[in-house]
Amino acid sequence: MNNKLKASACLAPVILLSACQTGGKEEPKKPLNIIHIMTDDHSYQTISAYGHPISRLAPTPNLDRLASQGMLFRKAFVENSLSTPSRACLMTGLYSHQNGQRQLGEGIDTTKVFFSELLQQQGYQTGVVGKWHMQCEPKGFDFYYVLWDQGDYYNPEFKTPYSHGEYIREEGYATTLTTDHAIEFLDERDPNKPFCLLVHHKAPHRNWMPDTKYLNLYEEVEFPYPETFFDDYVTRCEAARTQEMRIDRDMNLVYDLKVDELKGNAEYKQSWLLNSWEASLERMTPEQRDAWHAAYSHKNKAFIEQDLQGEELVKWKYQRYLRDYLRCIKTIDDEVGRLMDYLEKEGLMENTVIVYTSDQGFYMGEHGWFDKRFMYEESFCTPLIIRHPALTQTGKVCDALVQNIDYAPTYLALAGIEKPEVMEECSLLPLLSGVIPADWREYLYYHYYDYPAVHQVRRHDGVRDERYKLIHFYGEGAGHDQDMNCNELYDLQADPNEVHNVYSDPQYAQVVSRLQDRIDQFRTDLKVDEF
Ligand code: SGN
Ligand code: CA
Repeated sequence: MNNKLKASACLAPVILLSACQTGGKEEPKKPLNIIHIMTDDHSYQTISAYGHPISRLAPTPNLDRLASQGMLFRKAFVENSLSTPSRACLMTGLYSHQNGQRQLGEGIDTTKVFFSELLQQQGYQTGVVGKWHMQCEPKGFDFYYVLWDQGDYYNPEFKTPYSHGEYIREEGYATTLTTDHAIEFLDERDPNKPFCLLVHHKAPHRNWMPDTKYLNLYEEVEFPYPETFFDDYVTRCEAARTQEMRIDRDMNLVYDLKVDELKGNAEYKQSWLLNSWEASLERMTPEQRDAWHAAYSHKNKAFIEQDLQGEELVKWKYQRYLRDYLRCIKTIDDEVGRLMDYLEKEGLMENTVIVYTSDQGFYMGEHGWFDKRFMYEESFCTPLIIRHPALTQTGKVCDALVQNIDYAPTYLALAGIEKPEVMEECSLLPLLSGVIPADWREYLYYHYYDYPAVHQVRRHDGVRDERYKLIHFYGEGAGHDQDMNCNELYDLQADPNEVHNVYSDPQYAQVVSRLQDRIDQFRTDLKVDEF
């Protein structure tokens, strides 16, 4: 990383915005409120503002409304494509190895400062609702209403400062309840103080359970198959073959695809996923369960009668997966719309910055996959929309390379707080002027650690610039997996689907050398301790 360049980009003047937002040099005249909406596993392919063919068949009018009033980031990335690591990046502005949350279950270093604590000290009222998913208590929040662990879709349990450490079950659908609690925070706040509210939805996380009102939505829609749906993984390192996130092989017909009628079959009976499936039905009210069975039973019976095999079966799985996922998105879109309507009604749009993002991207069948974790675009890249009052009605797009470690410095800059030295990155606010500062970052660093683990994606780190991506898979293999020390290079301009690894192609020798220098520099500067 080039610290000289980084420092100057952090101080770049912000043409559109008031003096308070240049990185904490001056006191804010009137601090802006902040709402950070973050879904869980929402792919950019399923937000119509991004224009992907899937989303054209399942539009998201409210997210598009937000994008049309703000800025749509087309090159927004995460540092480690997994929930708890992403959330730790958000709260601390630090890379995974710096904040301690490298893997899903490995706890964050709670001595690290959360941006919420600094905002709170500055007089902001702070709140978080929905999925918290960290092994520590919400730190730096006046108000919280958080789900247990990953949270449940139906009648989930929430913990609040008033529930004496208990998780209390509430009747309803998680996305709607989470928005209810967001509005509750807004209703109860002191209107004379600025606020920062994190709205963290559980949806559309696996196993993609839609609300009862949308159980039949998109039933007649045939979603298009990605070009790489039947990927053969040729030219890639072993990691692309040994993962366990394939729709054809790893997506469970009962748990993931709701064919309850098959749960007695031996192949499903053994799966621990069956317990999760049964528990998710048991927690429904009788009315919810009736609606559920009424929607799925006849479709499931028709599917079983067809006895599909091979390609036909994979295609059926894909269609059911997409329909359920997009039904979950429909409620997300409705609820973002409800929150925006509330803010409009309360006159809060003029002094509130609204950010919409996800904790990472997700595979919608690209490479034959669901889930995330890899540095390949669909999971590395995450949706990001920022609506700043000074940008209203502009509907701009931004193609600067940005990353989730930029949120904390951005929110501190909005509050006029000097960011702590330890935060490597800088605020996104200069980008809202519509001009990318000449010294904006040219490279991103990525690092994934969660192996061995569910989906068996191998450890890797990598760098990406505007056009190229270098990935290094490494580490001891578990079980039948081999030890790894393997590189991939992709030319995203010539090969946007990332199916041609050109690492050993002599034509790309100079690119390999440049990106190798860059990754070495990141590893040294950031004191990365494994690769
Ligand atoms: C669970 C899921 C996985 C998912 C991880 C991480 N299995 O383990 O499919 O990759 O969460 O997701 S499930 O059977 O519980 O659905 S994350 O979004 O929290 O990172
Ligand atoms: Ca996630």
